[in-house]
Amino acid sequence: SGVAVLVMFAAVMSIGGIKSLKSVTDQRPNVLLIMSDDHAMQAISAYGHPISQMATTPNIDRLAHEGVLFENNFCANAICGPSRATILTGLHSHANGFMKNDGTKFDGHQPTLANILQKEGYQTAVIGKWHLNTAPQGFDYYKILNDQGEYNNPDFITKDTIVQEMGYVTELITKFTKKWLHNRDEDKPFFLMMQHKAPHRNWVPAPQYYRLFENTIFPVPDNYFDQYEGRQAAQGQEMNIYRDAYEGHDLKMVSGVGSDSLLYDRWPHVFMGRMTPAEKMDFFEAYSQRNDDYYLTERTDKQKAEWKLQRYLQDYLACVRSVDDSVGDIYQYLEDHGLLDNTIVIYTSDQGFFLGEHGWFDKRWMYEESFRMPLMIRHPDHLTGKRIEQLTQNIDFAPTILEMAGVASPKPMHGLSLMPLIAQDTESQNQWRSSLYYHFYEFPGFHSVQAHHGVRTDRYKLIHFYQTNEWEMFDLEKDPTEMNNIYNNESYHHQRAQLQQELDRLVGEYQVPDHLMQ
Ligand code: SGN
Ligand code: CA
Repeated sequence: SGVAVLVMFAAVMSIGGIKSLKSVTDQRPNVLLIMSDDHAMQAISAYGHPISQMATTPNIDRLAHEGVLFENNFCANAICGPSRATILTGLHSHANGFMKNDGTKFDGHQPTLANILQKEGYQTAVIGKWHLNTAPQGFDYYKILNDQGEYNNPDFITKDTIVQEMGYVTELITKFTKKWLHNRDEDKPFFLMMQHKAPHRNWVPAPQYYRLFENTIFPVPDNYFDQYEGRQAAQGQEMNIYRDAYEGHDLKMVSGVGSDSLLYDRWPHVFMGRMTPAEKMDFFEAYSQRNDDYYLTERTDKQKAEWKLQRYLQDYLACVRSVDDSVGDIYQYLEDHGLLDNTIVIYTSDQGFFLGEHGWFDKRWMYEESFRMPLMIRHPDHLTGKRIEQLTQNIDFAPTILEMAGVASPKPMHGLSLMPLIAQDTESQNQWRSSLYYHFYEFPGFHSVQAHHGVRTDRYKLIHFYQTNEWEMFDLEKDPTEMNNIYNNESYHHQRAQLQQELDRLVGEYQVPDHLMQ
């Protein structure tokens, strides 16, 4: 404390006045939450999945190597708006009112990270994808994409303007984030959300990365040609890469050798219509040789489906590359401006994503790939490089960030602060929760995934598709890719009863209303 007094004294001497005295004593950390859209953990090399080893993410990984990585972090409802609403409120979807992406309007006047921290003297900002259908509340500054946003030359909305900005969305969001950091009030700690659009569908890379992975052949998941035996809901979905992804704007294919149909793709608003004519040609040409090759080589249906998977992964991972660059860029900014020691940096995505597992793209399911959510936290007081195994969820983010800021929530939240886990507190580690609740509501909807809810423990998962009264159960230790529904397997009778009881307990604990399970 002798040092602190000296520093305070120096500040008063050099600048003078009460304000500078206050600023030097406000030691609360800054919190920077970096979130991407649909970034699967299979595509973050720190998590070790084979796909990510061929398309590494060194800048994101650095946060894990210096901070902590959560091995078993999950979302509460694997879709965009709902996950964001949960992150802001610390509540499951039914309790914060944002259950579906269907135009629901988020109530930003309930207690949220932004308005609580703002009230407590934090400077708050959100830059990038927002997607909650109401103007951000509790933010001193926002510069957000319109709805899903566009990859090229996108519109950005601020408090009083909508402006089209020229450039590639990930780079623009990074640039605006640095600009905000540069102009901020240095007397106050900040809470800043940098929220990328990438690598969301339709997976348009930055021009310098159009061909980054053109010669890379990624591993094909064992269950790419899943026939969904014993899993009735999966038989009705519409998210197969080889059947439901559009050959044009999703897969950047053309209609035959020498065709330029990609230039006339009828998806103008979010895609080609945003590019200048020169950008369009550049984009088209980057794919044209590969597209011709598709038709010039004779292929079976199976080979065509595999080719499409490669095209999908090549573009998806090229989008991820820009996100990783962005994280590196922001890290460098923090380092150059002496902010690394008092800024907590969090990296996450709004949910997981399928990279060909079960044949799919998209998310929504309680199956592992979309239910899992990457999470790493670089806390300057806990630079351990540790991996945290406990079951954590996006309901925990708000309580965690509030504790980091030393602020109490005015209302109980569903989540738990992760700070004891980050600090390696043994007692909390031992007494941590042993199950998670999940609930997806958006049916009917895009990709036709039936509504379902369920429970996951460290080993088992029980899912109820309540509208059709279909049940699924998986033994994740024996069947990590969830191919074998053991709900009716008598040898698991005992575990099934326990899971059913646990699901009821969670529904009670979180007070999920009956009418939402019909
Ligand atoms: C769009 C996409 C869907 C995606 C939803 C939700 N279709 O509708 O594939 O599931 O967004 O995504 S698209 O043809 O318009 O790309 S989310 O990230 O907002 O939840
Ligand atoms: Ca998303």
